[in-house]
Amino acid sequence: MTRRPPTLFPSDVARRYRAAGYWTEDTLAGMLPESARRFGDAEALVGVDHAGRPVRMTYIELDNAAATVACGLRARGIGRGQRVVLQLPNIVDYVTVLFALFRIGAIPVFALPAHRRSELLHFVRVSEATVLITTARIGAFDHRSLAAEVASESPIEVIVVDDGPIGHVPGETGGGPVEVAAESLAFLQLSGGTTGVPKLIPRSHADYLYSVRESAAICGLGPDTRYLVVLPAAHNFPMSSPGILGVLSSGGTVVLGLEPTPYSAFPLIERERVTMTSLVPPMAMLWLQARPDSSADLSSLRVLQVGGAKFPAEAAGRVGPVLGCRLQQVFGMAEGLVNYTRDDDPDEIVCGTQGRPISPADEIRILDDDGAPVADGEPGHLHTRGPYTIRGYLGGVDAESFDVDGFYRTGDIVRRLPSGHLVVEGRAKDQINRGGEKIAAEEVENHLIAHPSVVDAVVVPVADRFLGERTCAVILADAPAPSLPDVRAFVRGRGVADYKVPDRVEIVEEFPTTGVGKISRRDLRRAVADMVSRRDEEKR
Ligand code: OOB
Repeated sequence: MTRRPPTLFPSDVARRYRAAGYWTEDTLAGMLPESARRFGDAEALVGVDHAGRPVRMTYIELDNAAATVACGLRARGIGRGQRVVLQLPNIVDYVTVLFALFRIGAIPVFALPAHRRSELLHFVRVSEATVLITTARIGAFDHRSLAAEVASESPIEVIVVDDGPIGHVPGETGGGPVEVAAESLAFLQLSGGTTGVPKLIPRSHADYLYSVRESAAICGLGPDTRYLVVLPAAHNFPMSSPGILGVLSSGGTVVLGLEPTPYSAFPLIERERVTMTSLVPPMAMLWLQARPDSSADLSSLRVLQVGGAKFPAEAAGRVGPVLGCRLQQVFGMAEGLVNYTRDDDPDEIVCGTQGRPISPADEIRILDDDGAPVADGEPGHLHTRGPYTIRGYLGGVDAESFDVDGFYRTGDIVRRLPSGHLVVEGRAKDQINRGGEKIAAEEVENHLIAHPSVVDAVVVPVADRFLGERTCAVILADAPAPSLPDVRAFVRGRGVADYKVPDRVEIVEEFPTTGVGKISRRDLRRAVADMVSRRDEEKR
């Protein structure tokens, strides 16, 4: 199959990043073999496999395991450039399959365990994937059937990791990693999205490894780092900020955890002497709440990274005293730009900001609604460009997401302190951030209007003490108007991730409009906030 490779960076820009030393010839195909050479018998990975069996691997063992899986994938005819949707939980198989795919030059397309038929089909179609790698079940959910359903609608080979080893081809030695160009496409990551269907983010080896390398340095990773992964491993945050890739290129140990709850994570921290982990704010709050009642020894924990959504300063201030470790705030996006608070930042910066960019070459613009720079310290739209921020989604550069100078319009409203630290003040994009899980309003709206008695629907965020935000579907309906359980069952039945199923429904007679007659989401958000607080008032 011939496919045009996506445009990654303009050639003059690439030349500049190469000349500055940001980009090197290193690739994700070569990363693990190189680490095996450097760190050999050091412990690389601890976790369970698809059958729940405990596994511990040194760097050499992990590299050999990846090589074996690579051999099996090659024997199935999977190879360079081929796109492979990967949907696995935080099990050892995820890491071996991931590095096997890199080794053979295949292009992983990262799905989250929560994704369902609608999302998977979309990823398969947009990425032109030919293979889906999954597991039989995650928790109570039957992923084998899900994969079969996807395969019945779009021709795709399904590999279930539970069905015997992918590798071990008799008589095959496998060979080394393929040679791939450092500036070529390495994988496709998912965008949180603001449009009807999520867009795919093309990342190259060179740009991604630059962000991983710098992140690892900023976070001081080394052979004594023991990093616990409890967020979904395929998400950009635990993958590369500095995450699994940062740890495995620094000689540390990755500890895979299946659940982020204190009940499950605290004993793992004690047993594995974990030094660092990453959480989204609701989970961090749960940990803060649970700590006083737990006797687990968390004394090994040095750093708790919190990101993915705004971490309130009040909770941030409790991390040190309650958990006995240092907080690091992380404000990043799968499209590129990642900001960290630094170890030597004063407490008020660590608790009150979302960090500053990784690179001196990260260009930041903060603009008003008309595109003019705001005064220093004033909030505005964050646009960014730099050595690891994409210049376009898979399928092209759209003017809504990128400006004429190639800056990515993040959709975030931020303010910049004189120190360069950013404070996230809000969001201009039509997206709901449900405790770090991103929901494109339009995607859910498209599902809602398929309901026979829904005339029109708008999805807005409502403030929530625990998750930060939840979703509210505001619906204009024909009689009889659907109830909340109806709406939820309907959206779920369309085969979407559970976190996208509306938390609330409000039935309205009309939508507020702007001067030109478009629905005013801003007014609607305000009206819903009023309705919700009136409702809560009545309950009290
Ligand atoms: C991370 O990546 P995505 O792609 O799931 O989401 C990006 C969006 C940002 O544009 C922003 O709206 C929000 O998530 N966000 C934050 C935040 N971190 C992300 N909003 C407020 N405070 C924060 N600390 O979420 C992501 C990627 C890499 C590292 C960390 C997070």
